[in-house]
Amino acid sequence: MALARLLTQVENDSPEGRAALAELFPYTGKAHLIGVTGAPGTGKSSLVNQLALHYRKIGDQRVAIVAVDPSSPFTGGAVLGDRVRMRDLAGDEGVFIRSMATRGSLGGIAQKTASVVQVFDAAGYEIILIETVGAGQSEVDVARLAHTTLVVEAPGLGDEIQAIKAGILEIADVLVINKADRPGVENTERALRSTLELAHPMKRVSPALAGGARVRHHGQAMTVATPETDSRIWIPPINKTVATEGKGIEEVAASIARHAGHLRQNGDWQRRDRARLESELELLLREELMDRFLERIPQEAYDELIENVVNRNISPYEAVRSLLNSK
Ligand SMILES: Nc1nc2c(ncn2[C@@H]2O[C@H](COP(=O)(O)OP(=O)(O)O)[C@@H](O)[C@H]2O)c(=O)[nH]1
Ligand SMILES: [Mg+2]
Repeated sequence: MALARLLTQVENDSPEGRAALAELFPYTGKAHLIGVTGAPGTGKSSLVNQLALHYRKIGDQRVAIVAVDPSSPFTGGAVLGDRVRMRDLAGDEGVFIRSMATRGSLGGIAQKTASVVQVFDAAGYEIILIETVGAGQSEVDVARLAHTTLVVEAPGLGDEIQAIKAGILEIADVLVINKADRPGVENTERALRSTLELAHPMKRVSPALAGGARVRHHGQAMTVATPETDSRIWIPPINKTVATEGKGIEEVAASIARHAGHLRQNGDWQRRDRARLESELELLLREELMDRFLERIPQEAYDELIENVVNRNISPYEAVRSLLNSK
């Protein structure tokens, strides 16, 4: 089956799509899944575009781009970033771009994205870039899906507060300050660094580490965990880019490669893989059980029950009990 058609089948969750997924699943697990998230307009699409070009240039790796943007008003077409992307990457058979149809629940989108990613993985795309707009839960879902999560910030978005409030730093493996050609970069960087230092116990040992720099300990006894004493610790590096001009892209790619190495070295690669598949399984099971259960309940009975809850005759808890007991 042609890749585009297969992707559509999988996205639509058709019987053919499901059958295909089952067949190709054994061939998954090889790709490096890279999530790219951040507020709208920070330059995620531009960055993803540049990263794809970079990977094509350096190692002739096949690259898939999966764009998930539920906030985007367009349907089927492409926003500016995507159009630029199409132009730059058009005609390159080593790059496949897929914009996800984002109607439906967030959970549904996460599930579909996971399936689409599996198709690309099995098809031999070594690098899979997944772009999502920073909208809370979706970021977390991408982080769960990806091996490496890039969080993109840009100066002048009130990001000092945003970053902390959204708790977005918790899911970041690599921080990118894009639009480094704009004023306010230093403020953004300072805010990110201080937030990072708060999040890590080794803050006073080396603020420089927050930037991914090396540090020497002069042989003194360490009382706090650092990346040197505990190889499990990863401090997200901060990279600055001008995506529209392709500046700083190599550094970001280097950070991504370093993070992959880190994950593989300490076993986190497998751990993340396992956690991801576990939550996928759980999600599917939940959906399937729910579907099967509701199939056996007449719609009118269900509607009546909801009515009863709305009218405060019974609590949601009691409603569930009565549903389960009526079987
Ligand atoms: N000045 C400047 N503009 C940029 C940069 N990167 C992206 N842009 C512009 O910012 C706008 C949003 O970019 P886009 O990649 O679509 O952002 P997304 O919504 O995060 O995917 C576009 O007009 C880009 O041309 C940059 O590094 N510097
Ligand atoms: Mg975009």
